Formats: sequence, structure tokens, C-alpha cells
Amino acid sequence: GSGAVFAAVDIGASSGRVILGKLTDDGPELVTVHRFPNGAQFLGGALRWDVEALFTEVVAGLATAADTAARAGDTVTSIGIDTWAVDYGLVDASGTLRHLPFSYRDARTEATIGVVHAALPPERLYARTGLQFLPFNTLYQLAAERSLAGVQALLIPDLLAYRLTGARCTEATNASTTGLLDAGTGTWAEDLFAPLGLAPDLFPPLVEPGTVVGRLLPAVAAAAGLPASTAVVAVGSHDTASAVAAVPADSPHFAYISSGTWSLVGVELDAPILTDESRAANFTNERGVDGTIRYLRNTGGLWLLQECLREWSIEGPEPDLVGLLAAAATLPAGGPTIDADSNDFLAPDGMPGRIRRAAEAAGHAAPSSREAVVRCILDSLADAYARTLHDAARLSGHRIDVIHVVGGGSQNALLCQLTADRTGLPVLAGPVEATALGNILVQARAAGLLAAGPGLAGIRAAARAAARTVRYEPADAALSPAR
Ligand code: ADP
Ligand code: LRH
Repeated sequence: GSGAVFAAVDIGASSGRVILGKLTDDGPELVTVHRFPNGAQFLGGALRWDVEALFTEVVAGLATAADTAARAGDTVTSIGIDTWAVDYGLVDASGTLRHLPFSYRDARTEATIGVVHAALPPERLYARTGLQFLPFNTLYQLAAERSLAGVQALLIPDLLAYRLTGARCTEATNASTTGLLDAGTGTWAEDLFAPLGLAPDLFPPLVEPGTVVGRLLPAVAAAAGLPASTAVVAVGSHDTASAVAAVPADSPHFAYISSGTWSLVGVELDAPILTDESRAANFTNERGVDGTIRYLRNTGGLWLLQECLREWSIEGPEPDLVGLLAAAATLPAGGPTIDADSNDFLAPDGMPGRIRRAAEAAGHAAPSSREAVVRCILDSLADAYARTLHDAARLSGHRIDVIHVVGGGSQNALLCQLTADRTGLPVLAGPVEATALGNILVQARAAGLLAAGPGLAGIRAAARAAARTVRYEPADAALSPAR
């Protein structure tokens, strides 16, 4: 039937997609209309994102979305964009990019972390911003730029929205990953800019999810086959913010693992925790949709597995992920593990060898076969999840009865089972496309099609109606470290 549909542009570090979403009487319906690979590339001597190629894919995806909607008699009401966090493009007054955006995995911030901390000690930064220390937080990257004269910094989703509409803004959930936002108020921590030599208007003004950013530029509208009146609406433009908004939880006592290139592991809170203990445990207080706090830690994630697969596909034929996972599942428990949280695994290249050496350095026999390397990664991730959720519960006092795993990694049955076993908690896996779902539901609410509030209740109810989850029970519920 005819009606309003919403287009989600969702680009993760490993792949992007354009998904159309529609609210029906049976809940939200999602259709993926375009997919494309993504990854940082060595360009001009550094690891960078080819945002020009990404923009081309976005417009191609929107054109397919327009077509698909038109054939169903539907209208694309609005477009929302989310991507990975922290990275940005520098644009001058005419909108020209100074250079292709750096990837957060580029090593150039090693030289600037000390410079930033000399101006602003880490204790002061944490008390103000609540952001966990990661070597690639935006403020360390900005300190590595040769010059910021005459440019504004646009976070990646905001940069894409600017290219679509000509309007500049900084979406608030993603702004919280810059290290320059006040964790309590969700506004810029203005006093941090001058000590870092940053202009107060380096970033465009903040907007909250649900705000209309602008309308399509005529050239974009023509290329996409959409009316120029089509709105681009700010969503939780940090992919993890959109994913967590769409966790299909039916009680507040849940934890989440947003499982993709990274595993983002934590709980949802009403207020940030800015204590020294929390800083020492390296927990972050990122902003979620509706001012919620995503109290979480970044753990290594499926990046380790992605990089092994990439390495093996250079050595020979493309390995089959599903087959490797099945082989890894037949290996006995208690094999070698590594610290999946270690920053040693941040950079690309040579991953299987790095994992073998890390296992040996930890006093284990190095995993030799490919399936043993895969099992080592998954056992190590499950260990890291259990550790992190134990800490999250301890530091926040938040009760955890169930773990929701969302994102591409929710399809990994072995990892879900190991997670249930290690934490002693049931795991509910799915949806795979939680990020796009969260993106679409925020747009639908802005269009008045979803009950507003209280808080995320309306969005979560719609997420539950959309989700088909798979349940994993812990092998031994008595060992329950996360409780
Ligand atoms: P990102 O948003 O960071 O790019 P995704 O949420 O798309 O990541 O998740 C990608 C990951 O999902 C892959 O690295 C892979 O490990 C996992 N994945 C994808 N398909 C499957 C599958 N069929 N079975 C198990 N895992 C899968
Ligand atoms: C996941 C993610 C994560 C950030 C990282 C840079 O895609 O946005 O939340 O820490 O990428």
C-alpha cells in the first residue's frame, strides 16, 4: 500500500548499506536496497577513508531507494545517515575537503597524545567529557593536523549530510566521541578548546537526533531521482547510538553488545559516571538518543577476524567464514586466549601472526590451524565481554539479567554461545541491522509516526515488533560473574 518510507544510510567500518524502512501494522519492515564494501585504505602515505567513493555509493543507494519506493507506491519521507564515530573531514568555506579524512586506525596520533595531555591532563578530560581514552579520539587527531586555519571539522555522517544538503551541523551523539563535549550537559565543553588551540567554531552547531538538517541540493535530488524537498533528518548518527536505541529490550535490566568491526559492550544509564574508578576501568559515557548515556567499553571486536580473513584471502582463495566458524565450534573449550582489548591489534596487516605471537606471549601454545586462530579470537572476545560486563555492573550498580547482541556479529552462533557461557547470562541475538532500524525509527518518530516518549519507550516497542531474536542459554547458569 502507499505510505511513508524512510531511507537509512548506514556505513560501518567494514561495509555500508542503504535500507528502506516502513511502519506497518505488524511492526517496522526493512528492505536493503544497496550494499557496498568499506575499509580504510593507504592513500597519500596514511590510512584514509575514500569519502568520495562513499558519497557516490550513497547517491547510488538513494537512487535505488527512490525507485523501490516508487514501484511500491510509497514516498521517501526523509533520509538519515549514520557511520562509525570519531573521524571527520576538514572543509573550507567553499566546501572543498582539505584532504581525504584519516582513519582512526592511522598511527599518527601516537605523537600527539602527550601534547594534548600536557595541555589538559587525562583526569580533567575524563571528569568533563566522560570519554574513555582511545588513542584515536577526535581531539588527538585534531592535534595531528598540520593546520586548521580556514576550515571546519565535519564528522563523517555530518560531512555526508553536508554533501547532500549544503547544511552544516554536528549531530550530538557522535559529537560525544570527539572528547570535546560536556558529558553532563551534552553541549560543547567550551573551556577545552582554547588550551588545545582550537577555534570555538571549529565544529558547526550541535543538533539532536530528530532535527531536520536540510533538504536535498538540486543536483543531488536529480541524481537520486528524489524530490528536492526530501529532508535529511539527524538520527543517532554515531552508528552505535542508533544500534543501542533499537535494542529490542523489554526491561531496563539489560546489557548490550553492538557487535561488528568493534564490540561495544555496556549498559544504558540516565546519567554519566565520571569517577576515577570509572576512568581507571576505561569506561566511556557516550551520548545516546534522547540524552541517554551509553556506558560502555570498546573491545577488540570482529576486526581481528576480518583482518585474518583478509590476510588468508591474500595467501589463497577467499576463505569461507561460515565454514571456518563451524570448524572452530568443534574445537574443545579451554584453548589459547589473548587480550582482545589490547591496542596492539588496532593497526591492519599480519593479524594471524600477531595473534599467534600474543597467545605465546601470554603463555599458551600458539594456535596453529586457521580454525584454531578463529576459536582463539572468539574465546578471547567472550572473555573480554564477561570482564567488561562484570565491570559495568560493578561500576554502575546496574542490574543485568540479559545480554542483547545486535549487529553483523549477532549471526555468529558460536560467539553468542561462548558469551552466554562466560557471563552466565542468557543472550538474545538480533537484529542484524539494529543500526539501520534505530536510524529509521528516529526518523519515523520525527515524522510523527511513532509515539514520542517517555524516553526511548516508543522506539524500543517498535524495535521489539521488528525483531526476531535467537536465544542462547548459558551452559552453567551458576557461574554468573556479571550479576
Ligand atoms: P560494521 O558495521 O562494523 O561494518 P557489521 O555490523 O556489518 O560491522 O558486522 C560485520 C561482521 O559481521 C563481520 O565482520 C562478520 O564477522 C560478521 N558476520 C557477517 N555475516 C555473518 C554470518 N553469516 N555469520 C557470522 N558472522 C557474520
Ligand atoms: C563502531 C564505532 C565505535 C567507535 C568506532 C570508531 O562502528 O562507531 O562505536 O568507537 O567505531
